[in-house]
Amino acid sequence: MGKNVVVIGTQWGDEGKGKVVDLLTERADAVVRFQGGHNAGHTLVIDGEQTILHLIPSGILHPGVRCLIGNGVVLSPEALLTELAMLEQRAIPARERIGISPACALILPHHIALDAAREKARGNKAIGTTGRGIGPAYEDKIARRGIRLGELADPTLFEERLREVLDQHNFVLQRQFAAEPIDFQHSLDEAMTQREQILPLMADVSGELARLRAAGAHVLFEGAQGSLLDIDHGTYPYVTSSTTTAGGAASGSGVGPLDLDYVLGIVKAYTTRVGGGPFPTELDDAEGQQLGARGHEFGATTGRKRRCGWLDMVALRRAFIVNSISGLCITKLDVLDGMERLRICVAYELDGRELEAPPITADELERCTPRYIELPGWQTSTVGAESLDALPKEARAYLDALSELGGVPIDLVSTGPDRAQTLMIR
Ligand code: 2SA
Ligand code: MG
Repeated sequence: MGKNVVVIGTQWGDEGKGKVVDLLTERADAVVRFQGGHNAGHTLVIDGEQTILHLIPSGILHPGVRCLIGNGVVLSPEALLTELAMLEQRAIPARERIGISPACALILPHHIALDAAREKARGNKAIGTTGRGIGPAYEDKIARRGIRLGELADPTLFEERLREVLDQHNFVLQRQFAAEPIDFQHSLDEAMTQREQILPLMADVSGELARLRAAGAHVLFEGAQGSLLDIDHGTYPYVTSSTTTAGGAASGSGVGPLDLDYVLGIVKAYTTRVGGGPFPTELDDAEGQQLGARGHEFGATTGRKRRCGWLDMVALRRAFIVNSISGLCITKLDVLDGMERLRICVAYELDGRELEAPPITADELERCTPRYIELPGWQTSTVGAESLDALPKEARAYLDALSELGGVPIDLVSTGPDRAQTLMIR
């Protein structure tokens, strides 16, 4: 697959990236998060034991693997320390394995308050955010007033910067949203206690990645959320606030774009979405409920029920293009076991026109109806199948259709949550 491999969700997140990254980590020297924050929920199951990671790269359970958090990530010191404590309680020496870019924008208490206030004000047009302060932290970064991790090194300067941004945000919280202001002293004291623990974890991520590359190391870039939640290419404004597509791996970690050798696209065998926004192939009937129940489709961070629907090739084809997907990993194929028939959306219809590419606005996408092809389901179990030949012929036909319609080969198929339940195809 090459030395620098980017793992990208091609849908609205929850494609099973965590499991795939964990599996590929067996051959990796480092794993890098490059965007998002603790809004992610990456679930790993090893020997039946489940670990859910939100902020720390999914390679953390492997001894000898460096776990890097790049500049593109928005970092909540509180979430970081909570996750480190969870891992250390299980005797995983997480601190020794982690390096964090000092250029990460911090998520501070006022970002969480603003996230909640903005969502409330949107009413029935709410984005359905995870409430982790992600959007407001990126707003501050782009507005060039954000506080970066490295600024914790100088307490006097940090205090000055915090006072400045908090004055602005408290004004907005109180005047615009009639919400409670955030207490400056409390925020400052909290940051000052966290600082001692976090400063030793800072690292020159870009420099380390360059040295790893020169040494011929294998590095995994772990995407969070999914391509359809990308701030530019997703279903705007119902998106997250970061670059979730493959280009973000370069800008969000400090490697050059030509140093990304391979992009693995993770495709769940059906579609889910958590939060608001258009979803043309959504099923609000018994079939949708069956997918949700069989696939345990609940948010790994917020516990929210995920919306479920058929595979959408119109959206996927666009995701394959914007990510330069090299090959695919199909996950949760076993969730389709026992379905009578399966549908794949191959085009949208909008105002009597047939569309092969997704429209730009959320409003237009909301009005699109899917055109489906139908394939027969299979009635036997695919759980833990050990080869492609061991799959029912209908399951193979479904995979073939996906690959042909998308024009991208399949590398891996996952048939269960455990590391062992994975078929390597190429
Ligand atoms: P935010 O909080 O500003 O990033 O929310 C904006 C939109 O992005 C969606 N989003 C997600 N979608 C799927 N999975 C995510 N991670 C968790 C998980 C989510 C959870 O793995 O299940 O537990 O609810 C994730 N993070 C952000 C979000 O739903 C909004 O639509
Ligand atoms: Mg998830």
